[in-house]
Amino acid sequence: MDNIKGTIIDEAHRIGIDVIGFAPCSVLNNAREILKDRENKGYLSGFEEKDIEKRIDPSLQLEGCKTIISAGISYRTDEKNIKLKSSYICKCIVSKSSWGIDYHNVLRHKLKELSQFIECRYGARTKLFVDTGPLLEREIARMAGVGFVGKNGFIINDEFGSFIFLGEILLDICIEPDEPAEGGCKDCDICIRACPTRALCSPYTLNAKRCISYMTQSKTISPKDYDALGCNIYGCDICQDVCPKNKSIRFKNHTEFIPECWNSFPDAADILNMDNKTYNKTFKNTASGWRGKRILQRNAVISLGNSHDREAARYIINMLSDGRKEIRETSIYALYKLLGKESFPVLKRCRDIESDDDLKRIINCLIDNA
Ligand code: B12
Repeated sequence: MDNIKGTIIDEAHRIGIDVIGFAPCSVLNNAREILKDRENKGYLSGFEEKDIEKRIDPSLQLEGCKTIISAGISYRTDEKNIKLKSSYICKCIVSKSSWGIDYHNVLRHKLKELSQFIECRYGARTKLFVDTGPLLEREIARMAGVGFVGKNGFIINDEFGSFIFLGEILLDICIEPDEPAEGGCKDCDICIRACPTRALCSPYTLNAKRCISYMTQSKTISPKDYDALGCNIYGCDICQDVCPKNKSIRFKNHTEFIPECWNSFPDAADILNMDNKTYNKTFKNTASGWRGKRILQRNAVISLGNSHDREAARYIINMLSDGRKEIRETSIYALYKLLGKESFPVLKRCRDIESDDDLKRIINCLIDNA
């Protein structure tokens, strides 16, 4: 038998996987208490698998699992090449994780190629995951030496920083494990101080429900949080952008993640004008695609409200008669945010033709409390 580990690493690099590490298959006992604690405090997002044992026991995913390969792909790309619009009504922000083609497909494809190679060459049984599986990918990556856990909760790799997506291949053959990643943030707490919503409540602890990334993806969002969204319409990179460990990292510029104007810095006005066909062509195949057009448009209305540009008002006014209740609701708040009392004549007209009692009440409240 050849040098299994070296051969797999070479093949992974050939396929375009940037970081690879090997962890022994064991129950992730460290994480059990962390998950229970987050659950008790109400800090979990609800997007995670509920069953804690499934999250921490890899052998429940692949019977006879002996080794886990943790793989990372860098998604940092050169922003200089993005051709922006010459003028914007409201320039929105899409997190880097959603630039280019959906990373789930990109990394899954590469891991599939690697697992087929391992199956053919070594007769192993394999199972792979990228993001949507139950296992805690960061803990596996830490154990496999892919990166250490930063105070922002991210896996931080020495070469590529935290802008790496993670995936795993479970194997039923033994391969010599790597050492868990060492390193740390020392006394740096820039990310904690930079989070506008204080979602990072203490080192390593994220209250996911306060995370802007969560808010942009959640089906419901409280009007109290509209300000916090700023112009973020999908995801949030603040706690990574400020991290000193991301300052002098290597950019891999994978072509799949090269941003284009429409999926990195779109105009809120364009997003509101988008029909289904345009949406499917532009956003459907990105990492934000799973959330659909409605949520993106809701966030675009909120961004217009946060734009401080009175020019934006006419785009919001158009949405006051939209067929979808939540779009009308966010438009009411956005218009009031932008124009204050000057919005009342329009809002009163809107109330007179509004069929929904909740929305009539919201308009009355805004007018009465002004
Ligand atoms: C649910 C989820 C979300 C939720 C909740 C996020 C969260 N931090 O819990 C929301 C929607 C908010 C979200 C947002 C994002 N996500 Co997300 N998300 C997930 C998912 C599916 C589960 C995360 C989870 O279980 N959280 C619960 C907490 C307890 O677990 P954890 O985050 O893994 O935390 C570990 C460490 O913090 C550590 N830890 C905790 N306490 C302590 C204490 C000490 C002392 C130490 C040393 C360690 C430590 O142990 C925990 C368990 O191992 C994972 C994929 C997966 N299956 O694991 C992706 C994942 C974490 N997300 C990812 C990404 C890229 C993002 C976004 C950047 C996307 C974006 N640009 O908006 C944001 C970043 C938000 C953030 N600050 O984390 C990547 C992170 C890659 C990396 N380099 O770390 C993952 C791994 C997906 C992937 N396959 O690449 N996400």
